[in-house]
Amino acid sequence: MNPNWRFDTIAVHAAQHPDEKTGAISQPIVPAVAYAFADAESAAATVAGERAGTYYGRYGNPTTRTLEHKVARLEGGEDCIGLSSGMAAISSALLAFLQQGDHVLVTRDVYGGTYNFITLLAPRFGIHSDFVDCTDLEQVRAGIRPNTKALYVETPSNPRLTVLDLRRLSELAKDHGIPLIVDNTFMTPYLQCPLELGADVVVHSATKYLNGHGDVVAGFVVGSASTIEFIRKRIAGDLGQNLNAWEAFLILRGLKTMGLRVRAHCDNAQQVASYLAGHPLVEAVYYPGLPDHPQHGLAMRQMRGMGGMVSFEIKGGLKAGQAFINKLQLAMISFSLGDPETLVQHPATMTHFSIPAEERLKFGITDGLIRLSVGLEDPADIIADLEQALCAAGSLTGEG
Ligand code: LCS
Repeated sequence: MNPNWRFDTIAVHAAQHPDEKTGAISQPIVPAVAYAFADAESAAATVAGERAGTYYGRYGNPTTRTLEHKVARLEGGEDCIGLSSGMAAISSALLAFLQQGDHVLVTRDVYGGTYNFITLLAPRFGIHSDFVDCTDLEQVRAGIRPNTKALYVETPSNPRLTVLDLRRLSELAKDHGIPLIVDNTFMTPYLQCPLELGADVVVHSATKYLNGHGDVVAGFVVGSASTIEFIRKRIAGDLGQNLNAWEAFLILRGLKTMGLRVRAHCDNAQQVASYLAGHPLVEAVYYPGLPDHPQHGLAMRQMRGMGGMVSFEIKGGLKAGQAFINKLQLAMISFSLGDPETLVQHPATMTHFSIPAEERLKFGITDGLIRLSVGLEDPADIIADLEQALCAAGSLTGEG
């Protein structure tokens, strides 16, 4: 592979070659679970890791392996493992560094499922955590304890779009000898490569922009070869979180258009954010591409584009928010994000419902907060839909 290739070329070509027998350009799907060995010695060597090869579906698959090589190349990591969901990737990455008696420092606003794993399941295994405002490096420094074994962040965060300084956080983590784990789901490697900025591990929900079509649940961990090997053997392998060949094929297909799609998501989101910022019924808009976003300058330096997610507060709180969402005709009320369709959701009652109300407020997740995953439709149609729904919500609630 040409080392000078740029992102879109890598996304199409990295790790993929026409099939030797048939010349097929698209990746063959290999659904096999078991693989025949020529002799007992090669079986033993493969299982021992002394010889490359696949031996059992739970520990790897040839179609998935092609995808893992491609994602590792896109993120600039040594190796990658594909897993059955973003949560499988997040929990595996954390379990790779944490054991009983350890502590993890976590940024304040993270995806609700991540919060649940860290606060509900991990403590049952003696792993403890603190949530701190990672925009404030002094708070992070003060939060590190002798038994802190990882710093975990999401940037921009779900759902408040808070942007964190990955270079400075990784320097701080290195000073304390702990790994920095970054959830890069909202950005994709097209917009941000945390490993280049000093992070040690990247996790993804590939369910979102990487696959990009809303038809696969999957995740990735990218990091050093030894971290990925440990996850493959001891965590994903033994817990059974493998990514199957069919879904790997769909993600390989989705990845080929990732640059195109993400550029369009960013363009549409910027237009939607600017529109919302000028609307009288809108109290505040959270989008890193707006000049009044608290980390706009950092976002412009750190990210190659501002992403497709826009959150905003509607005047009139929960009642106005629900009235607005109910009036949308194009945007769909739905979980997930990064799909071609514009999706809208209410974090306080949907994605972040499991976080206790007082904690939610500390994370900036108010009852009036609405999150949009801006899709690939014509931006004029998306904005027209928002316009009519805001107008209808305004007259229903008497706001505006
Ligand atoms: N990381 C982030 C930033 C996410 O937004 C999600 C899911 C995950 C990890 C977990 O990925 P999964 O296991 O679902 O592949 N976020 C969702 C959301 O905002 N709405 O529905 C799911």
